[in-house]
Amino acid sequence: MSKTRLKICLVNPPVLAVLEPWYDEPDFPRTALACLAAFIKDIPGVAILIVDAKFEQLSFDKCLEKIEAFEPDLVGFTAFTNEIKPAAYLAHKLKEKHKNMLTLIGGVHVTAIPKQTMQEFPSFDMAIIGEGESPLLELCNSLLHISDKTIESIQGICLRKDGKIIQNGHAERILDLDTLPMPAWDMFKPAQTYFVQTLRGCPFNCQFCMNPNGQVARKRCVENVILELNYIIDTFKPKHISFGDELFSVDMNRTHDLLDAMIAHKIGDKVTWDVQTHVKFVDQEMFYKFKKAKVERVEIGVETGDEEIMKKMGKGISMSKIMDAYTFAKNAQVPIGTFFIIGQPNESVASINKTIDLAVKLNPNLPMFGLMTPYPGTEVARIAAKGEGGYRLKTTDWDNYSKQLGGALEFANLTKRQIEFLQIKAYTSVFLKNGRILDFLKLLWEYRKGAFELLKKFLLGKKELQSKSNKPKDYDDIFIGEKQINKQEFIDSRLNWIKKQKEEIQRTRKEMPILFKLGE
Ligand code: B12
Ligand code: SF4
Repeated sequence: MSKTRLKICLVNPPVLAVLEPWYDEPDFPRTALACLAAFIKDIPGVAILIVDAKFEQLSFDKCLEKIEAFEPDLVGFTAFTNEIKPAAYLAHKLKEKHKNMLTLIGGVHVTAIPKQTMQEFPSFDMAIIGEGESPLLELCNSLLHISDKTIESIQGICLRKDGKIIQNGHAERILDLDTLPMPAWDMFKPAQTYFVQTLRGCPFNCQFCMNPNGQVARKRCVENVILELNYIIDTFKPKHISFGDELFSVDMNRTHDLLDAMIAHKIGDKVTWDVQTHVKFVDQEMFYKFKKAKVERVEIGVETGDEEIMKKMGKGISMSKIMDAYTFAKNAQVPIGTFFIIGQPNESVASINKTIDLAVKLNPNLPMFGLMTPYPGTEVARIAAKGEGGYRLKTTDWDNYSKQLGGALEFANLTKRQIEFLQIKAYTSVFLKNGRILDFLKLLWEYRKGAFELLKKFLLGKKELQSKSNKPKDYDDIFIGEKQINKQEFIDSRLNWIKKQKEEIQRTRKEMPILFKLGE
């Protein structure tokens, strides 16, 4: 295809069912699409439309209508694992009617299993593996003949050629994030909440996480972050800003500076805000600054209360660090949210009860108990596919890959009903044993759809996620006969990912060694 103008539609697919309104009816736009659009919007001849179907709460039909009305040459979908089938459905429907429309998939799922995703979903013409900014720019330049580079020579591209799937490696990560433009927030309708990314990456290697942005944290400078915060606040007047960073305070010196700057700019007077961080990268003074900067909540992953599991988890946390962090938070009166995961490798009723006991003791303002999900590219996926860790991989129907409702794994030491019971017990224990009945009722009301689904699953013993209210009638039909990933490919996805992570660490060491200095 040779063109002088290129119309690109970037799409966040609709949800299949509204279970948790905060995730499924978000009042915030998708950061990935804002970043990608910003990077390509100034290419001469490029016109972009973003269709964020979750944020706009569009049905599949409405989403397709909106895409088609724009008459794009290229449609780029973003997808986590639980979103890949909805994206493939849309691509299929578009290709049925518009043979020449190019479809492109990006995001963490396809990054973990590129070739398998292209095999499973023939409706995607191309994929971009890893960080999308540079490869997407090169793709546009190539389609517009601004550059002579062929599409298949773009690093990070995966495409079909002569009936084969060919992949040209993996996009290199952008080391200096300050070279990136401000995300194109103005291409969405104004939102109540924005997710701001101040860094990409995390030094840990948790068994249940693919750590898609790599083990070297790349950070934007404080001035750049403040510029974005002020721009969003002044332009869109939102209520809330959530920092999307995996580990907000990974560089403690920078975090102190950033918090000082947020205090000076009175960010906390204009919006509520929250962050996710790690017990190893906090101190008392930081929590006092969090308080002064008026943070709404600091969220921390504790994951388990069993010290043996904790040691093997890859998160670099210990019971004493957890206790210290919660003491700092308590002293400074900073509200805490805490993530736990039920279904750790070799988990048993006894180890889950230890997790519940710890949760009761820590008594976080917002406890969250997810169920282990074997996302491709993770160590948990590898051992589950091998039948180790007490796991049996039950399905690779990606629609069931949700942390809240589980459904992808079976456990040797635990029945499904035990897990569901323990998940309900965990929530009730934290609130009721700490005498927080009002908080409990509030949480139940806020998450009523998810809570109802959880209870329904437990009481009726439902096997799979049932409530799929937005699911189109022909949804399942289009996936009949598609080639699903096999166990060996699941295992290989982890091994390939480890190799990739190592390569990127080596490259960063050569090109930007300063990124290894964390200022702990
Ligand atoms: C912030 C965040 C969220 C936010 C998203 C907010 C927002 N406005 O975007 C919220 C809280 C909503 C969220 C929800 C969930 N999340 Co989340 N989230 C993250 C987090 C921490 C950062 C993602 C992010 O915005 N990064 C910044 C952007 C710029 O990067 P990016 O999304 O990766 O996009 C880049 C590339 O992937 C690529 N790319 C992406 N899309 C496309 C599309 C095209 C066309 C191209 C060319 C390239 C491309 O280019 C982008 C720019 O470089 C990641 C962890 C991580 N390190 O990525 C987890 C993560 C993505 N989330 C995860 C999960 C599991 C979920 C949930 C499913 C949890 C659940 N409830 O079960 C839900 C899904 C909700 C839903 N309805 O679908 C997993 C995904 C694992 C997987 N294989 O799917 C991750 C990796 C966390 C983890 N450690 O496991 N999440
Ligand atoms: S701490 Fe663990 S779960 Fe969190 S981003 Fe890092 S590797 Fe993933």
